[in-house]
Amino acid sequence: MFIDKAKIYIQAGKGGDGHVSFRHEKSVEFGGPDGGNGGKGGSVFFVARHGPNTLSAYRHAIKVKAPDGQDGGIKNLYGRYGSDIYLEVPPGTVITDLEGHTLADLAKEGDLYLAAKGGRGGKGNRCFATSVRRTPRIAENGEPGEKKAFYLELKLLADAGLVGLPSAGKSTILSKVSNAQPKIADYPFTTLEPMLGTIGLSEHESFVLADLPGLIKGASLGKGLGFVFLRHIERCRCLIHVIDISREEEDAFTSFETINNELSSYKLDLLKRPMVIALNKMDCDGAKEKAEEFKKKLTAKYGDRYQVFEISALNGEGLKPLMRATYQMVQSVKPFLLYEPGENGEKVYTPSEGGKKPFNVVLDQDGSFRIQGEEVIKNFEKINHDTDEGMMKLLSYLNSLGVNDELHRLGAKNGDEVMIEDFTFEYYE
Ligand SMILES: Nc1nc2c(ncn2[C@@H]2O[C@H](COP(=O)(O)OP(=O)(O)OP(=O)(O)O)[C@@H](O)[C@H]2O)c(=O)[nH]1
Ligand SMILES: [Mg+2]
Repeated sequence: MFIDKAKIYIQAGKGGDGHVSFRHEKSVEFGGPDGGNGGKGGSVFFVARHGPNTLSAYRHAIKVKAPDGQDGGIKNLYGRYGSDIYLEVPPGTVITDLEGHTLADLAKEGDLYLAAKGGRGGKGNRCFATSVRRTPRIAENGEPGEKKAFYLELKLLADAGLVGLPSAGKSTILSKVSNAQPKIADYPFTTLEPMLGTIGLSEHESFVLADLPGLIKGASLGKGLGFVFLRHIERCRCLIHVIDISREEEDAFTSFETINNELSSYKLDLLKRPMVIALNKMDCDGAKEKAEEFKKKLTAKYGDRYQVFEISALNGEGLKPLMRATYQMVQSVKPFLLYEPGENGEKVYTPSEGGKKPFNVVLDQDGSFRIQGEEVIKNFEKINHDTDEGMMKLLSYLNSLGVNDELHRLGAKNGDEVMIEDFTFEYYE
């Protein structure tokens, strides 16, 4: 399988709550406040690591939760951090949200993506002491951890891909140089799904070669499943362009140009990838002359830009030098990102982006007002509203956001009920 997909639910850890406590001193009833801060909740990361080239570990929509931070304690004791979790995925894994927007492309070993951020720990009461407020009885609750769902998509990276017209002999080549057993037949579009094979030149020299479906004129316009097939080529770092030199219908150089046109019309300009040429079916009658003619035209137009190999995949002739050259070509290519930043308006995600209106007020059916909004609820949860001071703090916070003005605008009258989450208070102008 070339593409592997999985869905995953992630919950980062909640921050620990801040603590309210006071130093005990003999002479004074209350010493200074000494409630410690809560620890940060654990975050969840994805990290690209070489290993099994599959997402099977995540195949069954799994849930992952990072540990919560511990609450703060007396004597300024900080709560312990919830430890972070690193989920390992194979290099080449693309992370998207559930709408399909690309969030990150973990193209190479060690690439890291913060998937869900652990909640900040709440401040203990020591942090709220001022010269006039010496015995604060308030502490923050820890922030909740981010909760998200993602799709993981692994598009396997091949080092090199075999491209060319249908029936050029691409699958035959792969079958001869690797253990892969692609289907081979004398009708076009025999190959509909890419197949990968590993080519071992020596103990320490190997690369992954992809057999790809054939391309035809108009592929970049979607013809003959063109979009699908061209997308597979995205995943190949370099290309072997296979040409059937025995073909009667068309001059070999014309068909070479046809395929190149399709490659360059595709959005990532696949023609920029390094490429070698394999003239296949050299065992056929008249092949030698046609090959000479092809090379003449090639040099006239491109000089020595492309290396040309004459092979007979059927007889296994000329495959060794072709594989050796391909290996060298693979070595010369730097790893690249599969998505150009900003492509299709996609952008790399940074957690907790601002810019949104922090709240919204809606009128419930029973006539009470409800305050909504991720940001405002997050802050609400940080405030211990069951103390008087906490309550004052909450109300002044809501006021500072403009909640009161909004309630007024919506026609709220003195004594009307206002709710935020499970907390209810009365509106007074
Ligand atoms: N005479 C000769 N025939 C070959 C050679 N290589 C492949 N063929 C034949 O060409 C036909 C097509 O070969 P495939 O390997 O299936 O071609 P393909 O490029 O994978 O074709 P699609 O998957 O349809 O794109 C088969 O009948 C092969 O036996 C060769 O070197 N010489
Ligand atoms: Mg094939």
